[in-house]
Amino acid sequence: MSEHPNAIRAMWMRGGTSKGGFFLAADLPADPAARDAFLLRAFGSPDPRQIDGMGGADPLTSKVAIVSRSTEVGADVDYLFLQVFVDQAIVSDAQNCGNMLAGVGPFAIERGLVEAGDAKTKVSIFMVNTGNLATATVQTPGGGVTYDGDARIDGVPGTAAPVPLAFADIAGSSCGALLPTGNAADVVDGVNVTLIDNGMPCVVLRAADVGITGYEDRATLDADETLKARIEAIRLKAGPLMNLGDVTDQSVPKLMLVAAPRNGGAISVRSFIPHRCHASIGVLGAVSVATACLIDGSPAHGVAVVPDGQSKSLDVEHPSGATGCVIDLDENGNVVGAAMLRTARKLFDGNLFG
Ligand code: NQM
Repeated sequence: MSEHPNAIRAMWMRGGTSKGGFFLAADLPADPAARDAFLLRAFGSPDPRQIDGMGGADPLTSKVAIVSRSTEVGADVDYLFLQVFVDQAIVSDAQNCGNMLAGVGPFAIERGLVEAGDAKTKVSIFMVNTGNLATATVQTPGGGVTYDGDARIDGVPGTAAPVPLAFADIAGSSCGALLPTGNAADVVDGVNVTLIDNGMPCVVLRAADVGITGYEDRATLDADETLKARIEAIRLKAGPLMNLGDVTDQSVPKLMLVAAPRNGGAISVRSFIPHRCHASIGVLGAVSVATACLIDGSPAHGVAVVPDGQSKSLDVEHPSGATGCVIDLDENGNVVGAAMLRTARKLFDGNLFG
């Protein structure tokens, strides 16, 4: 902590298509209530504009990564993700975030928690929210992190150094099972859905079943109050069925409104996270919806274009392009791993005032 009583050391980073504050756990108050009070003030929540803080008036830019050395077997660092709600005084640890995860490896190296290798450094990350491991490969030419490179991800202008992410055993991360009801499809509030968690709890349904095409842009969907009320009713009923309890004040499950792909991908998705439409799609959200495409009987399977083979590359089309993910299956068709390319960039390093 700095000498100013309300100042805490923070790094601001873009991780994938999200952005937020990265902190060493030791720099934040140990008491969660004091920590959350600091974060609400620092981000400027609750306020739709977050004018008095660092949040960008969007759930995708109102995010926190808390990193520390890990005591877990096989992990270098622990990563706790917190969602700072924009217009409610809520800081939630009920979900993980694969986009912010892209910044965790570089941050851990920059802060000296992990020693950089010569060209690339693998950082093994224990994701505290769900108890799963991820491996990030960070470009470290000459023993230091570089953010410059040729990798491109849709939803972010320009290019940057690649940060490939690999996940093992993320099925049932929050819900206890890949399909928490045991069914490929259920009817919730009159709509055919797949309730699935391959890293992120998601309700997957056909866009057409709630009266949209599934190709609309973010602004159009965010303005559609009738649609938002309809899918929130489905979400509130799905939460308990997914072992998540009352999800009124939670940011999970996410809603994945799917349609047939239009640009050569596997599926087209408009995701609600859960009250605003995502500008692209979350990392683990994409992995979960891509997994639903592989499940016979899912509303996603019926419209998806799925390649052959045990290691499947699926492009998930979204409002700003497509996100490619790889889903690995064993010989019995069970999901055993997933991978995705992200990039990250350091934006600011200094003191944050709460
Ligand atoms: O699903 C947004 C994001 C996310 C989460 C959200 C994410 C993921 O794009 O792993 O990355 O779904 O709230 O940052």
